[in-house]
Amino acid sequence: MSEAMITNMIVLLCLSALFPVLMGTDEVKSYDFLHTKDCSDNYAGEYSTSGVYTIITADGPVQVYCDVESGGKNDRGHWTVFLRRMDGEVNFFRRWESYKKGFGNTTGEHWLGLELLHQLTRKDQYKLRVDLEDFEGKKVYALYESFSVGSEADGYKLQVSGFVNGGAGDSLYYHNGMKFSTYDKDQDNSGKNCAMKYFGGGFWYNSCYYTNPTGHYLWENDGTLMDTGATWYFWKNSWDPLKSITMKIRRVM
Ligand SMILES: *[C@@H]1O[C@H](CO)[C@@H](O)[C@H](O)[C@H]1NC(C)=O
Ligand SMILES: [Ca+2]
Repeated sequence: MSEAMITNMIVLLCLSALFPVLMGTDEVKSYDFLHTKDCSDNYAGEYSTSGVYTIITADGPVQVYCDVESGGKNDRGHWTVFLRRMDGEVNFFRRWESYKKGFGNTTGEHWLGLELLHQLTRKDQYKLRVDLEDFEGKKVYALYESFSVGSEADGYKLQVSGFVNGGAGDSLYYHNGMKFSTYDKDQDNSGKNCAMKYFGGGFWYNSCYYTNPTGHYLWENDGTLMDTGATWYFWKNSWDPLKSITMKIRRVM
């Protein structure tokens, strides 16, 4: 081998040795990847902007939308979004299997999935925040100090308590303790099938609802389709469809 070749090899070896170190440093700075079980863990550092992040679940990595803007002084940041309606881009009239696994577009409308919600809330304590916006741009919220979802064997039963009013009123009390239902799996309290009757998506329907965040997306409040929309009754004591609904959870440290 010539001297030039040996020099080239040494340069290449040095570069390849440096490269992974640089990449590694970058990753550690962003967040501690392997210990990221929800959005709370993404904001240990200064990287606090809302957006899509990867969390690690029992079934591998999953992309979630992390919201760092909502909440007062003690609730700022750390919210893992599990439902978002905002523009009607995604069809929510779906089967049980879809609601179990999750669907949609993480940066837009989506449902994170019941199994993951169960896995998260089974081990740690979580609170729930629901953000609402009407077609005039007015915003309110509802906060629940405790939120959990049971196992599939238990129908992914909803447990929610500790309501704090952010102007939205409490439309979930009626759904507390209910199993989850979809049009192809009726576990509601109605003699009919709530999801089918109102062309809704999946929800913890009772007989049937005071909120239906997975309902029909209506692009305006024209008053014609009444109660089939994405609604939250106790804000204005009306079935007016909403412009956006977001449901998100935060681990209680
Ligand atoms: C996801 O949703 C956002 C917001 O509606 C949209 O801008 C984007 O194009 C969507 N992406 C896909 C792949 O549909
Ligand atoms: Ca029924």
